[in-house]
Amino acid sequence: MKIASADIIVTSPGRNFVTLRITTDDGLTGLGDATLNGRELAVRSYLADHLVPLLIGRDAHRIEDTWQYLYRGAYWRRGPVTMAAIAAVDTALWDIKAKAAGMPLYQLLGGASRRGALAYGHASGRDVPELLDSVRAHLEAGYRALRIQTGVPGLGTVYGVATSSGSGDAGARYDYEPARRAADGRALPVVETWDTRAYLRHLPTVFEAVRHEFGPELPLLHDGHHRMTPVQAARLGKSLEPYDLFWLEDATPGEDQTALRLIRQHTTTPLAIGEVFNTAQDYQTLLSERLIDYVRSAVTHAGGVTAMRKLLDTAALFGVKSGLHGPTDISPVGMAAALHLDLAVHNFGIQEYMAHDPRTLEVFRTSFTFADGLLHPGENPGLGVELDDEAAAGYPYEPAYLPVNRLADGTVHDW
Ligand code: EZ4
Ligand code: CO
Repeated sequence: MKIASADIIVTSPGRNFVTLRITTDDGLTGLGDATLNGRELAVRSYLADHLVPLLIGRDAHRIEDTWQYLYRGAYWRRGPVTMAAIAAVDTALWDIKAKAAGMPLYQLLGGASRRGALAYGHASGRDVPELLDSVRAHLEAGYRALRIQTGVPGLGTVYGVATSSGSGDAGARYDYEPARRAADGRALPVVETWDTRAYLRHLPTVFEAVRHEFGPELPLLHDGHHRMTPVQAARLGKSLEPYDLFWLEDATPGEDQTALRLIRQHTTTPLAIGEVFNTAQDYQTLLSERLIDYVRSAVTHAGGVTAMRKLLDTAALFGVKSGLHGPTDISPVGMAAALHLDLAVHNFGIQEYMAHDPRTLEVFRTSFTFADGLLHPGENPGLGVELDDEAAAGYPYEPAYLPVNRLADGTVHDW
């Protein structure tokens, strides 16, 4: 079975997505997500200009060989653009192989290890009362674990908190972290402001309020979005211990792996990291020294199903579990790939899940389900996602960026 063609579909049904579709000479098709939020067209070019010409005529079944050929063959290793492009090829080939086998992908990965993947949703509010309403709405919608984010008094918009109140399922906020146009209409990043000391004072009061209202059972998570120094993160981890977090995510910028040593020495709050990583090597120190509890990479950004399986198997050696990245900038194709792995691997931890915008689901027809707090990829052969080209064409690409972040004195800070 040879690769006959490969097309890249760029569409913006609520936000931008880049999708690779590989077609074989016997007419099977496979999809891969190549979306890199705010840098989408770089991946499209990498695919169209550099990878697609290498794919035509290759044996579609030789997934491992194709991965190594693209990774080692480039000479220039790693990086988000390269690895998102390789991920899309790899995921599309797994989709094809599973369709050829007539099985959902998770069967090829070893079969189901569980009934479904525990999902965590995003409860957020501009202030605590709005947050408590959001928690309530998510519980009513069936979520059994929640990430908790709020605005910080004195600051304007804050990451992880939508600018409007929700209108979708569970108050889903489709304007969550949109890569946005600036107010003057040019596609420039919106500028937000940040104050870590105000945040560190505020956050324990937020968790106090949530635990007071909803009790000790509900698994609660939080994302620090790379904004703290190691010693600030250590202090936050300690101050949140009474609230029994499931995890504290991205407390510090993860590429500084040894920073996690300091945090780990001071707190028993579980730590998760890795959504901006793109290879298993980015976790080398974190895993071998047992500095984290969950790996946060996305199939989309870390080299696809092949690389993610290896990363999760390596993590298992150190007792570290999965917590795959699943915000709305991971397309339904990337989400489906994650769900097949979630179902199959033994060291599954939790899966991030935000309902996609209805326009996104009009373009990407999915078969995955969410019931009783659990996600399931469905039983369709392959990934279980198809792309409607006509619908996609109705939503042309819109240039947009993630926000940038500045301190009160104007210094650029991590976002
Ligand atoms: O900010 O995916 O845990 N989730 C996150 C995300 C990231 C976006 C960046 O594109 O931190 O919402
Ligand atoms: Co995050």
